[in-house]
Amino acid sequence: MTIPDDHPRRDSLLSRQRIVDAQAAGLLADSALIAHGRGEAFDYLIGERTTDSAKAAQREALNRLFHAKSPVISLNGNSTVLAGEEAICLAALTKSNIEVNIFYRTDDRMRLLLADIQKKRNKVIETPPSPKIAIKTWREMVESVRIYGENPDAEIPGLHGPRASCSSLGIFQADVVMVPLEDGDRCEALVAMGKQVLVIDLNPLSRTSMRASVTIVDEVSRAIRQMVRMALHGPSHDLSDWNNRTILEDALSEIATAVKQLQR
Ligand code: PTJ
Repeated sequence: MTIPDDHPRRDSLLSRQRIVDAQAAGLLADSALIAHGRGEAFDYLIGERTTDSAKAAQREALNRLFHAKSPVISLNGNSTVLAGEEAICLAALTKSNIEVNIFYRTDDRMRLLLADIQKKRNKVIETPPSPKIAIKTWREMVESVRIYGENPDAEIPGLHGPRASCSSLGIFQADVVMVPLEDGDRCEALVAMGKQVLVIDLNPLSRTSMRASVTIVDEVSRAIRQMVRMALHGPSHDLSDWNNRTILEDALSEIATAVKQLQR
């Protein structure tokens, strides 16, 4: 599909096409398009942009990744397809590892997603995100990111079935886990394990958003791309007293403002 460069909703349409293509290729859950559509609706309401409060949450989440002992970025189907390359860059810059961890788990999907991440890693390794990083250094940084998910050998307590599976060296032992587009139960279970859970979810009212330690109410590719830019400057402050509720209220008031403008 060709989308004109000046189309006002070009990014959104390109993302939608990526999801459609990945669905046809078998990488995504059956309900992935529904989840994406729900995200699009919220994105429309916040004006398809990164709000100031989302930026503050990105900065906070980034600092927590930088300060963590063993940070892991968990990728599911939708986030791998939409923001896999950005997530690999972020992992390299924050010394995080990645775990491909999906809710609707099948061997075929895991195989396809792990292969896709490997392909994306081979692409990302060629181009440092800043001219200040030498290509050799960047290669080492990207190569040091471990990709887990192939052999899950641990279970998240309190969950049943395949969605509880994770890697003992990945999510299971992580102190900080970033989980874009997470399921509410799993977010809650990870918090109950004592982990800091950083989520990216366009819906400020989802259980995931409400349970997380830090919620970034932003589109996943936009959010991680912005965090990569921020990460090039290193951690920006010591860990703060973070009030996640305020962030959710800010996101809701952005939506309310959009609705009021419509009523004028
Ligand atoms: O790959 P799997 O098997 O792990 O399955 C992934 C999905 C996303 C299908 C699964 O986790 C699911 O069904 O998710 P939910 O419960 O529909 O929740 C998805 C949440 O992500 C919703 O709150 C959406 O608003 C939000 N969302 C959707 N697309 C985006 C998004 N948030 C940020 N960026 C997006 N692009």
